[in-house]
Order: sequence, then structure tokens, then C-alpha cells
Amino acid sequence: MFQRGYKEMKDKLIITCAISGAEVTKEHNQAVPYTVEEMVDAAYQAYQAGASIIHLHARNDDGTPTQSKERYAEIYSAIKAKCPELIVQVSTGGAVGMSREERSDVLNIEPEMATLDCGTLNFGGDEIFINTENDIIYFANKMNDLNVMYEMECFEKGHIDSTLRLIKKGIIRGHLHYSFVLGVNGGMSGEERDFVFLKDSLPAGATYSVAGIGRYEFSLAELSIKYGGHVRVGLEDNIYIEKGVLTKSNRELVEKVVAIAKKYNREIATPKEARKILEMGEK
Ligand code: KMH
Ligand code: ZN
Repeated sequence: MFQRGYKEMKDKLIITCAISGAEVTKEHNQAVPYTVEEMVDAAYQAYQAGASIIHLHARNDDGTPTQSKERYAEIYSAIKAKCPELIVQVSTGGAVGMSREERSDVLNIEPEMATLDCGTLNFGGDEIFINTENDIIYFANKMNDLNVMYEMECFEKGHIDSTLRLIKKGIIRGHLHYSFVLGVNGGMSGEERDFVFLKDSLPAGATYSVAGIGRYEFSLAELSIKYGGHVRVGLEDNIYIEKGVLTKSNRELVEKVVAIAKKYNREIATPKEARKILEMGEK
């Protein structure tokens, strides 16, 4: 009986909402949150719709991205005050061009979860999102020291291979949770064969979530729901609710995933259940 209940819980769907990002602006979609109040409202609405994790990039009030620990602390504690059980996953990716020291400042607030970007890729035009092997080791060591759970962001298969090498060396450790970010201009695309290749390349016992960029958001969400993975949506990744129609909110994007999950009889995990599925300790 206990076994069955445990399995049912493990089958639940973790929805992450990437509410803000670092690159998308209000010029793209008015619903992109900048201020602390806007961040809290976006997080709360997404949580109410079914998100158990918020992927957070801090912004200054004028919308510029920042990795400042003071700004993150302000937003993080305001979100926690409004929704204490929600998992707030901070970004150590920051924005393209930031140094690793700048990007890692946020870890000083000792969040319960953060991203660990697992390789370099082109990011459109002249942009390169740099994550050297030493960068990955630097972030992983810092998160190990501060007891921060990491979600490994992989934009292509080579990034998974890099994690396997670092797992062997004992640098990446703990429960292995991956996020495939597919469809970036410069990264791997988000067709079914790409997704299947990645999920089949993971080490035993790993869990994964999928973030489809732009037009891939909902097709990949559906695939991941079908195959037993987890899903990330949000304005960071996609600003449309359907082709050519701007979404009204992060909440609406989460609601659309919940509707797809219903079709496949995947129940939605609460934050407490998500913590268990991801084998996170209590913070
Ligand atoms: N803003 C991108 C350059 C992450 O959050 O860890 C990197 C990013 C990844 O969004
Ligand atoms: Zn991000």
C-alpha cells in the first residue's frame, strides 16, 4: 500500500514557471514582471494555477537584469511570505555577458534550489552564453558548500555528457535533476527525436523537466507529460498562448499545461510533493 502511494506520488507532474527571465521585456509582453510586487503576483498566480517551482531571474524596477543578492533576497522573501510552501529556484545563468562571480552572487542568499548551466552555446546574433567546464565546477562546488539543490540546464546532448564526467569525479552529486532547454536560437531544437534522445541519455534515477522555447513550449510540454517527465513554461521561454496571440500572464501558460496534463491523467504535484520527488531536504 505504501509502495503504491509512493509510486503514485512520483508520477505526479511538477510544473515550473519561469516567470521573468533576463532577456524578455515588457516591450515583448506587458505581463513580464520587473518590480517586487509584480514578481510576487506572477509567482502567486502561477502557484495557484498549479506551479510548484518558480524559476526566478531578478530585475531592477526598470527591467534590467541583476544577480544582486540584495535584490534576490527582497524578491525571494516576498514570494515566500505570500506562498511559504512554493519552491523558488533562482537562476545562476543570469543574463548573457555576466561573469561567473556576478552570476553567483545570488547564491549568497542560500536559496533551496538554483540552476546549474552545463555548457556553452550560441544565443542568437553575436551572443554566446558561456559556461566553461571550470564555470560548471565553480557553481557546483559553491552549491554543494551551501547545500543548494541544483537543476542542471542542458541545451544539447554534449551538456549531459559533461555532467556525466563531473558526476564520475564526485563534483556533481545528490539527486540528479535535469532541465532540457530546447529551441534556443543556437542550441538544440525541440522535435520529438531531440527530446527522446536526451531523456534516453540520462543516468539511472535522474528526473527531468523540459522547457521548450517559443513555438516548442507546448509541444514539448505535451511530450514530457506523455513520457513521464516534468514541464517548465513561462514568459522567460515563450510569450504566446497560441500562435500569434500574446499570453495574458504566466498563469495562463501554467493553466494550459494543467489542461494538457488532464488529458493524460497526470496529476499535478504540490510543492511538498515536488520536494519529495526531487529528494530535496527541507530548508
Ligand atoms: N538568461 C540565459 C542567458 C538559467 O536561468 O540558468 C540563461 C538562463 C539559464 O536563463
Ligand atoms: Zn533562466
